Amino acid sequence: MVSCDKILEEAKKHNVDIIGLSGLITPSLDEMVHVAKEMERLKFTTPLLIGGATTSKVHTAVKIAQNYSGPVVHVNDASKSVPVASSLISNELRDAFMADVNSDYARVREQNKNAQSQNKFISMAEARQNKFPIDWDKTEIVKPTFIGTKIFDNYDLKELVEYIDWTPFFISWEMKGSYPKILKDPTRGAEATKLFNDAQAMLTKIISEKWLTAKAVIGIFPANTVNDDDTEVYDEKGNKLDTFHSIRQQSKKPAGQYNVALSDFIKPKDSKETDYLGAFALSTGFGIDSHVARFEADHDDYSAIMLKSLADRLAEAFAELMHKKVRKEYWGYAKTENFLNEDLIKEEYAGIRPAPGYPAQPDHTEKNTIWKLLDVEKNTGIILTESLAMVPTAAVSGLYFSHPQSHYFGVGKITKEQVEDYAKRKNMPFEIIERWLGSVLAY
Ligand code: B12
Repeated sequence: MVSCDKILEEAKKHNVDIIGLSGLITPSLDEMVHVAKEMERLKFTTPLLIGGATTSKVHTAVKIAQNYSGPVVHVNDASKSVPVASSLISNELRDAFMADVNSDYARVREQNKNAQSQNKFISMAEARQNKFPIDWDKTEIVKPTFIGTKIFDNYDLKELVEYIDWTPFFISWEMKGSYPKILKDPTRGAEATKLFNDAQAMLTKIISEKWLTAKAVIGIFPANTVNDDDTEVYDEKGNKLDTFHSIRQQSKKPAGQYNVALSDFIKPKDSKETDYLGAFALSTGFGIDSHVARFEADHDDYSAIMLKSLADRLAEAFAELMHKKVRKEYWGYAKTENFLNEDLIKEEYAGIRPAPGYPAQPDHTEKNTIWKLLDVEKNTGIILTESLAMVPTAAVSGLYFSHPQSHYFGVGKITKEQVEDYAKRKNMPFEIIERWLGSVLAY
């Protein structure tokens, strides 16, 4: 979320040895290409390190490295940045190290080209023919208990605690292994237990001293799918409020498998029966900044990171709890559902809550539609930055689908035909939507 100009200006001011870019969500990928191009234009020679959840060696080799003649290295684990940095700043080691990296990247580019030519895609017409089949005549549509939006202004943090999934908490501290097993791990158990105890102590303070405020808005609306891939949402009188657009799997499937899109899970308009679609946006990060600043001023990075990772866990827990309340109460399509927390974590309930940016809908611009429909900024204070990140960062937004056959999937790669079609349907310029979909393009 830091502008290219600012990064390069600071790099010059401090005469840095290395510039590192970190990317959490897709929009960062394109921004990194831009930074590389700017570094080339401004005749930088500083090594560029690339990392973060959404980056990859393939993206670095294919899209970033070719735009900058200085060293570019993808590092998928921060702990590996030490040997990489040592090689890059060493006059003796640098050339041999970069020769290895560059030949590896040339090989990755070649492999990527071959993989692309081997991928078999079908046309959009064929993919739509093979959409996920739901027997709508056998589906009972459950009318929600309310239509429109519901705002939660200061949700009780205490209620969220039992919905925390601790396994990703350990991952965010670079300790891979599932909770609670990790606490008894022969090598990392002691360290994991200390971390967990520190987390519990801070969580108690977060709650009792009200460090964080949780806010959410949810909405449920009448909805129908039109032209296979788009889902219209209406108000109670049937006036169209907005349209969600989905992306369809386009790779050739073996018999019995389908080319799925999220819109397949909502009843088509020509059935003349109204279905429903829900949406939500929530954050548990309100109030975090002053506490992080306080820890950082004390040079207490451990507590600052601990607080951020707990806020992230609470956001996910809030999303889980809100989804459960929607299923059982607000929409009420699964009133009798009675799962233990482990089943929630394994997602073994009816219905899904896919988020824009996740593999089933890689287009982050769909967040704009959620923001308009739920008036998210006014109702919660969560803002969308220009690159469609949510602030406060401990935030999740997405859609609710109730159909028991709705499920998570990845759209995989898509062809130019779909991008053109999608841009037209969304009424957005092709070049712009193509940039947002950078990570799923098959060409
Ligand atoms: C935790 C998490 C969250 C948390 C916290 C996010 C945050 N503020 O950090 C919450 C629940 C809030 C969240 C929300 C969202 N998330 Co999220 N999230 C994750 C998750 C599960 C782990 C990320 C993480 O923190 N990992 C732990 C850290 C330590 O690892 P890391 O970031 O990869 O960094 C390591 C290395 O990459 C490297 N590294 C990182 N940067 C750098 C830089 C340099 C220079 C170097 C050398 C190395 C390096 O070092 C680190 C340590 O090894 C990932 C999935 C995954 N498994 O990666 C999805 C993921 C990042 N999220 C994703 C998405 C889409 C979202 C949302 C947009 C969803 C939504 N619509 O609500 C929001 C966006 C939030 C926002 N503020 O805008 C997608 C991104 C996909 C994409 N291509 O865009 C992912 C990949 C999930 C997926 N498979 O689809 N998310």
